Amino acid sequence: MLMKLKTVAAAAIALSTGMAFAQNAVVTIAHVGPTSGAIAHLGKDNENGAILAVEELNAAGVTIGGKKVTLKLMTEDDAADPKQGTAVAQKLADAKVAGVIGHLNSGTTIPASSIYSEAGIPQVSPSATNPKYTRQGFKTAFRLVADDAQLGGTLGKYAVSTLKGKAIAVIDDRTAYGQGVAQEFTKAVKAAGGNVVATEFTTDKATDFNAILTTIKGKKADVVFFGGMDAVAGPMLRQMKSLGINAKFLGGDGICSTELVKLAGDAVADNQVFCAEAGGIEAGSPFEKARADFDKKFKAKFNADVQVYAPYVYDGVKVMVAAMVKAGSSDPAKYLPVLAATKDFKGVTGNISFDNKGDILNGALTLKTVKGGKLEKVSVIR
Ligand code: ABU
Repeated sequence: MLMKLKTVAAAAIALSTGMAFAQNAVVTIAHVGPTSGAIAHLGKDNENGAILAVEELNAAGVTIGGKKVTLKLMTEDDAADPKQGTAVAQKLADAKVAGVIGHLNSGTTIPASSIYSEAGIPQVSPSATNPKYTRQGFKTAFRLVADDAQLGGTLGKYAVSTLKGKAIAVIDDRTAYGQGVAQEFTKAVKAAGGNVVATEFTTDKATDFNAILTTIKGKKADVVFFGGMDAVAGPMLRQMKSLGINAKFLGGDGICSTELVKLAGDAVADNQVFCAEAGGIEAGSPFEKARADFDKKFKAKFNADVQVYAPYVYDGVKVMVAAMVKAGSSDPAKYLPVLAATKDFKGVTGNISFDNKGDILNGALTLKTVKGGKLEKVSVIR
């Protein structure tokens, strides 16, 4: 639908300016995320980042290989489901899109990545943090954020060294992300001399956590780590409160959203929740203004605050198109090596260069806490 609207809009502009629409080649870029299901708010946030970037690029004019092009955004929903993710990836491979921004979840990004690799289509994930994504040897896989080793590792150390947790409980949602980040957290807790008193599991669709929380209460946990997403963390925090568990609650980027506070309601005390976005900009950095401007534009256009990763999606589109412009071609085979060689691209999320695996070079984390019903920055860690 969006594709149709965009095509119609581009045609209308072409007619009104007297320009022959057929003269502009169309370059199709796809965005994939879960725009239905429990984390649709995150998928939509990401999709909006792509819409904003494409609109800005088209408004400014894009010339590739001496020809003016119109960018077309194809938006797809993977529902955070690995099977739907691979079906969508195959659809995009068959459609021969020039590039893919997505997917949002590690559980969809990883299986989809082999399809894109096979088809030679560059894929930039703005948010999938499981390390495996860029460790499969695929030249087409790029990631704009830090990975779970960095997220879990930092949070594990923080739980022991800064929060002084004495009895730490770990829960994960059994997804590629949740399980991976929880394992990294546990490793770091143990390395810092901390004590893991409980390891529990749930799912990414669960709504009742009474059994596992009762076990955790029995172990007198003073820190609970959750590897999973905000849609599960919110109700979990509410149930912790009803059971009288006052432990600190930690999680990775999956819970580090604007929505978490709404989902948890009044169950969150100030400085009880700590989470880490898998990117960040230090105070005083020249990128601070670019990011603040992005947040303002985003709010004005979509009447919504950024959840977590919309700015990374926006940068993903821009970095991909910059590679096409530099290569003089939107043919994946031609612009892929240029994308891989991206160096110091100035994004709204910071400086973007890729390492030889396709990971962001020198990626940061932003540690946040909930205070006064809002997520607040604690520190940026590299
Ligand atoms: N990084 C958190 C959300 C996306 C994922 O599954 O990795």
